[in-house]
Amino acid sequence: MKKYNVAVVGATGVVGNEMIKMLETRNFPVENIKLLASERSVGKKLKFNSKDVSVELLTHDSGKDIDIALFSAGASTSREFAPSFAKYGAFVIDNSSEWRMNENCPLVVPEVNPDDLKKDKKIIANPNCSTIQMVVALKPIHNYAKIKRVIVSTYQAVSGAGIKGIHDLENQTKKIANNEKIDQNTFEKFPYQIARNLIPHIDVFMENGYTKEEMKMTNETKKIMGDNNILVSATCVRVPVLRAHSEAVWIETEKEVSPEKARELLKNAKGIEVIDDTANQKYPMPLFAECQQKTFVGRIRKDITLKNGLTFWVVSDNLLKGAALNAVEIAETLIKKDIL
Ligand code: 25A
Ligand code: L14
Repeated sequence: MKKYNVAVVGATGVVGNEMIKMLETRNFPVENIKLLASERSVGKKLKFNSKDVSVELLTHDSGKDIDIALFSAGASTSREFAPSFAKYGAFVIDNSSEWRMNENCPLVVPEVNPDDLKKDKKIIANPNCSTIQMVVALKPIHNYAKIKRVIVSTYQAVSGAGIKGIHDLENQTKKIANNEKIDQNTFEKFPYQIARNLIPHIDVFMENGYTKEEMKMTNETKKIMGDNNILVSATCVRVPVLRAHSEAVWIETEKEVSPEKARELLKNAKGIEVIDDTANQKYPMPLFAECQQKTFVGRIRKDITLKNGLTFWVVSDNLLKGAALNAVEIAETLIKKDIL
């Protein structure tokens, strides 16, 4: 089997670390691996397939001899460096928000729109984590019944905000256990205490009153599903969970779809596991989705307020299907389709 030279940009970050693990776990055909980060991390040693690899500085020449680069170093780093990788002929799969709505960049979830990948589109965007797990669940229903409108509330884990978000939850939880005072000056990421709290604010506020995170769900869903008519209204909330985002989703479809039919469609869809046995108290929960590659769907029921309405609950690991796994699956799809 052909092997590829792979770079991970932002290798020391929370998502970068998961990208390295996904390449290992899924046996991606790696010839050579290059781990890149900012100056702060140069010389740091990380493991790949139990061998030590030194972290190198990301430069405009880092893309030389690279076949595929997985980026997770934030939007400004992507803006500056993704084009120089593409110039060297490398495919870039970028986890930041920088290229997602760019007309020249495919925005891909392999279960939904693999055919958007093309030989001459070198910069590929990995969608927002909350959007990925939602469209994985929406697509099989959309194919059958055409979705017109989606209302969604998210319950997003702190790891979505990187290492500093994780620190905030861990530090505050320890202080609560020790009966210590929580000082706002020790917060690394969130504007308010997150332990014992919920924060209805992810990313910046926009003019229309929604946050940027919420508008990503609106805009990215249309692009990935290839349907500009799907209406999406989201409320995104940070919750004191370490890993895995959860979502309560309400949909209105053109054709009626029963809960039984939806269960059947979702059971047969790739990447999904249906856990929906309320008689035995079985439903998806973030604690049990941690480090799992599947998107879990449950609580499927008819919306009692709407004729063609259905409502359900979706949970998936935000660092895996929401980020690193989807990126590696895009790379696998490039190989499968003979693009790479
Ligand atoms: O700009 P955006 O799009 O809004 O994105 C902002 C942040 O979102 C995260 C990611 O954080 C990013 O920094 N992110 C993006 N997409 C995400 C997603 N889908 C996402 N998070 C979750 N889901 P992160 O912590 O996960 O990763 C940061 C990585 O980016 C590298 N990086 C940053 N700027 C870079 C760069 N690499 C190359 N060139 C640049 N210009 C960064 O590498 C990291 O790998 P690093 O070496 O700079 O830092 C990691 C190490 O440094 C320690 N550390 C962190 N902050 C500090 C620090 N040390 C000292 N002082 C600090 N202030 C960490 O402990 C870590 O070991
Ligand atoms: O657009 O939970 O990928 O703070 C990165 C940060 C998704 C949300 C993105 C978070 C966002 C994430």
